[in-house]
Amino acid sequence: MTDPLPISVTVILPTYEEEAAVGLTIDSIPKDWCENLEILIVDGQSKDRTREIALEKGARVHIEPRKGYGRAYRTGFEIAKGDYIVTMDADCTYPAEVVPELVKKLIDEDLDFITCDRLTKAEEGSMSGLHGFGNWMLSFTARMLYWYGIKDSQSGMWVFRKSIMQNPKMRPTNDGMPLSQEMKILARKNLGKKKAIEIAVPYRERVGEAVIHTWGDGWKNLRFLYFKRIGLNRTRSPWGPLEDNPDSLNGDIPEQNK
Ligand SMILES: Nc1nc2c(ncn2[C@@H]2O[C@H](COP(=O)(O)OP(=O)(O)O)[C@@H](O)[C@H]2O)c(=O)[nH]1
Ligand SMILES: [Mg+2]
Repeated sequence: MTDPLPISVTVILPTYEEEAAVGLTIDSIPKDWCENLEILIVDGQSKDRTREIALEKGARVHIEPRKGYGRAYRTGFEIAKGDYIVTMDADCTYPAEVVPELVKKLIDEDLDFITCDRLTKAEEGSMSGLHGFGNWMLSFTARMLYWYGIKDSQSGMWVFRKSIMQNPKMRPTNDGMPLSQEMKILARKNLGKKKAIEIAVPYRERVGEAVIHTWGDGWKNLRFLYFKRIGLNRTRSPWGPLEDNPDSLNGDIPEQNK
């Protein structure tokens, strides 16, 4: 075995009612390959056992009561302790086993941002016909509007240096699903095509039920692309956590005191 990398990494998993998959997702993340690995759950007030399971698995749990996938990340990026950040859904769809090699690639090739393309290697059953079509449509629209050359605009697996978020221009503004495409648009625009790249990874069938509303989210994503293009996207809530968000590091997650 080679020595662990002398770096600190935070894997952020946003969760909303993922009790069926969160434990498996945490288990699937390789451990001991870097000196400091933080697994950070940003939970949107799940009413199921998500937080309890995550704590049992030794993850750090932070509650972000404000709704939304994007909102969870806009808090997670600020509170993550690692110098390198990796993101994934907590639903077993993304290949956690490639996390170490992606982080190594980022460092070895002096990159700032990697986004993982799911469309090239998607496994059977991972995306339904409608989702597949919606994804293609959104990705196509984003390519036409932004000319940024990203194949999969909706992927939720990114690997980047936390320091890129020191630049206010790199901080995504959207509190919902459109944050995903916003991340790639900002990265390509502000970091450039040499430092912000796309890599194909496997993508699998979801464990547990999705909360995504295919039509509603698809429409919001599409609208976001056009609004942002003409500078009409709005920031609805400020960057970072609320002061009183519970965090297992402070011992104030309800499940910790059971
Ligand atoms: N904290 C938080 N997480 C959310 C929210 N909505 C979705 N998630 C999580 O974000 C991830 C992506 O959602 P998912 O339903 O898998 O969307 P899809 O992959 O686009 O179908 C999952 O891990 C969800 O549990 C939310 O409002 N708050
Ligand atoms: Mg998912």
